[in-house]
Amino acid sequence: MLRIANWSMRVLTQFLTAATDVAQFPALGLPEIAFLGRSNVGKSSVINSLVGTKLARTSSTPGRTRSINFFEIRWPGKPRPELIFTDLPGYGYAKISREISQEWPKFIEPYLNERATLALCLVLVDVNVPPQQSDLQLLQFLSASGRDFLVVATKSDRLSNNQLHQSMRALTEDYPSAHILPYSAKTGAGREELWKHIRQSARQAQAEAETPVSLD
Ligand SMILES: Nc1nc2c(ncn2[C@@H]2O[C@H](COP(=O)(O)OP(=O)(O)OP(=O)(O)O)[C@@H](O)[C@H]2O)c(=O)[nH]1
Ligand SMILES: [Mg+2]
Repeated sequence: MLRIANWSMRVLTQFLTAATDVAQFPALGLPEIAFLGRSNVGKSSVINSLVGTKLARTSSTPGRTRSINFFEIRWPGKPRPELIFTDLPGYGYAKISREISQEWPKFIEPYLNERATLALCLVLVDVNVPPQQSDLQLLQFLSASGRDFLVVATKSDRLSNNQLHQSMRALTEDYPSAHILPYSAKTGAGREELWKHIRQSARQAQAEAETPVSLD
């Protein structure tokens, strides 16, 4: 197993495809990590901060990401990619929610429900914003479909240490069944911890895929 001593190391990345329809999803292969959350919460920014490059397009205007964008992730020195990150369109923003909510049943719900290689869903919430109905709905949806998920509380750089502590306590009460990690795409705070969870899920998914299925 490759041990990464220097977490600021850049990983190698490649954009694979943008899908707005199930037929456009790439063939099943590597374990996938999905980045979910309300519009503008910082999904694309978290991807960029994890990989250390401007891989995913970000914007201060909500509704930037409109397709499921698949990115391959490879460690320097490794011959093959090991992971896929999927950047998803956001939800819950009044102005664009009608448009996007029409799209959910078409390709986002099938992705979350049926994608066999989806190893972990990262549900991003803004650490400065109290829990929203749409976030709770997503967490219920993921629980019901048996998906592993982790809540990532973004934009932690906007709070003082004391405020962050209080916000994290409040979030823990609001999402009692979830593991919650504070994160800042701006400063990189929480990056090592999030990578640990991602790699652990990917390893687990790969081990499960390699376990022979008993035929009796
Ligand atoms: N201060 C601060 N700003 C952030 C952070 N992460 C994202 N932002 C800002 O939040 C805005 C939205 O970021 P995106 O990464 O585009 O958000 P998204 O969730 O991908 O948005 P959609 O694709 O529209 O759903 C941008 O203006 C970012 O610069 C963070 O950790 N700290
Ligand atoms: Mg985005």
